[in-house]
Amino acid sequence: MTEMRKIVVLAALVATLAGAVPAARAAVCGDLNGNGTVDVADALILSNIAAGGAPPANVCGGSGLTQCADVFKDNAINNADLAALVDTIAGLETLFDACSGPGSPLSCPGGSVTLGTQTITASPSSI
Ligand SMILES: [Ca+2]
Repeated sequence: MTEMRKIVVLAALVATLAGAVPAARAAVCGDLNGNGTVDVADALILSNIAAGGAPPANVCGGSGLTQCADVFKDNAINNADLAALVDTIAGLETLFDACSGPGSPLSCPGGSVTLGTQTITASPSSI
């Protein structure tokens, strides 16, 4: 490859990469790298943050960590968000939709409930 051809290829590569840098935009829940999709790359970033790492400078498309990383919607960024994000990316069923939160508590007016091998007989008012 001639020197001139190398320069042209390098210039084209730089122009392509410059165009690929995402501009700050409204954050999509779970889209930590701000590229418009929610995928394993976002989960890797959230995994690092949940482990105590610093968020990347342009996290959530430049709008800030709290704008897209609270996938569990409990006003904290931690492993619950990571679990919700990974389950969603994997297409697993979850108790509630990621980014929508668990909603209001359900009432359980007494009686008993069997979960696996555990039977719960106390009413919510006696707990
Ligand atoms: Ca993304």
